[in-house]
Amino acid sequence: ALNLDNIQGDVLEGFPKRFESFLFFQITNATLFRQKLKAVIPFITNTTKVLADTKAINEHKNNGGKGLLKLSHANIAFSAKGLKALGIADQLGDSFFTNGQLADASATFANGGIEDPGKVTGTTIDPAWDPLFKQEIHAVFIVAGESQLTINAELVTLTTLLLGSIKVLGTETGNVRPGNEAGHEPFGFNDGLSNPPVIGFRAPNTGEIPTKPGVILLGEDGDSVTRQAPWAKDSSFFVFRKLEQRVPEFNLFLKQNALKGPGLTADQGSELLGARLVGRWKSGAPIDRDPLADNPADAADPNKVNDFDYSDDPTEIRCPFAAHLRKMNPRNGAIPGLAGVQVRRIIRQGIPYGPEVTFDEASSGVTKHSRGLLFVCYQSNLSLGFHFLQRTWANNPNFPNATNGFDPIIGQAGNNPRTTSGTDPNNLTGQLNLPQLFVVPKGGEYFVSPSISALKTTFAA
Ligand code: N7H
Repeated sequence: ALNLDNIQGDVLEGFPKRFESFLFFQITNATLFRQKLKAVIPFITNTTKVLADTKAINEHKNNGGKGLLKLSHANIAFSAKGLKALGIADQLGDSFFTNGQLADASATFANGGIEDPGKVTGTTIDPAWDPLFKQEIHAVFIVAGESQLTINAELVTLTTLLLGSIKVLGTETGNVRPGNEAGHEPFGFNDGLSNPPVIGFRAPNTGEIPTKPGVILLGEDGDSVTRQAPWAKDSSFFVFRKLEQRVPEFNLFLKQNALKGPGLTADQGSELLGARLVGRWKSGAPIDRDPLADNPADAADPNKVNDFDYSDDPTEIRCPFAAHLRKMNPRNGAIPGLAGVQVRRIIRQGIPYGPEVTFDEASSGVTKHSRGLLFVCYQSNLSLGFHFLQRTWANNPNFPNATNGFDPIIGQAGNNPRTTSGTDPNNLTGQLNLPQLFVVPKGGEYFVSPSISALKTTFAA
């Protein structure tokens, strides 16, 4: 079994949350920081605590409890530059972590980069990121809670404990969407449905394939790299990406390119196109199971929502090969039996940010307020996980087969145009032009989320 007291709480279970803030900072005085970190560690929530609090929230809800339980949870993670600032010289054996996300985004595709758009000079890109993420970020606090007030109080507590040893660079704050949209990302799709069942943490539901703990946690069974530093065990690489979503533009595109078929109204045709771009209906029902119409009962049943593997769909009639879901986890249906799918599983714990779409934006089809996803994922290996999924599958129009096209949701082509295919069941080979990015990267960093014991022994003095 895994030592759930030792694993930071956001990694496997994810914080329960209405709001979540990410506070990015530099370490300005390493000696002082190490001394002061001791007092911060008791505020860092482990997995056991998150499980207990999540249970309490559910009981409160089921017993008809009024309001939200006041709760806040905190985690801390460090970039490679942060380790360097602290004088921690151990190599974690992951070059993408060592070089950082800005380096990944600054390399051209030909040179192995993840193809964020930006100004290209020779083999270098100046990605069009928010200035915050072009600074040298050493570390981040992740704080989640039931209200912004609670989170702010916790952030004040944490930064005060570190006073004189850090410089705050900036924060990003996300919020769960209101009402029935809770749990849905800004395009309207139910999210967080297909996180992998990690062996030693939770049992698989029908259709789910168990993931070895070492795919998510360093030094555990299934980790593909032998870690030199003993403290690496039970740590995880944490990817942060601020991804702006052009929701009015996406909706207008779905309307203008609505699929046509007997008995399909225009609205149904655009819903169907959206579902075929994502691989699930907005409810979360998988289109491999429900190719013709939404089926909210499938979405609501944990033993149905992942009970599919595309092996019934070699022609992409049910779900396009390039659909976001099928690109990111081809299950058994990219190339049947494709090796290496299971080592690329990631745990996603993101949260939407920004306001709901206004009437003005909806009617003009033009974004006027920044919104999107504060994307978070955990894995033990960036070259198998995030970096690979983004670069080698989402951004590669020839995966799994030549001319399948880009992942229409997150596929990037630098500043170049994109197409995708398989979206129209009546013309599966037809290419659909994607006029712009619907998901625009605004920056991020690669961090390590150390185990609690590593924080105590290696990070604090
Ligand atoms: Fe995705 N979306 O709304 O379209 N994603 N994603 N993602 N994503 C998933 O099944 C979305 C992003 C994965 O196991 C769902 O849990 C959006 C990045 C993986 O079958 C929806 C953004 C990466 C899965 C979305 C975004 C991934 C997945 C269905 C950016 C990695 C599970 C909900 C703004 C590089 C696949 C669910 C599986 C599912 C959307 C980003 C990966 C609705 C809007 C950057 C592995």
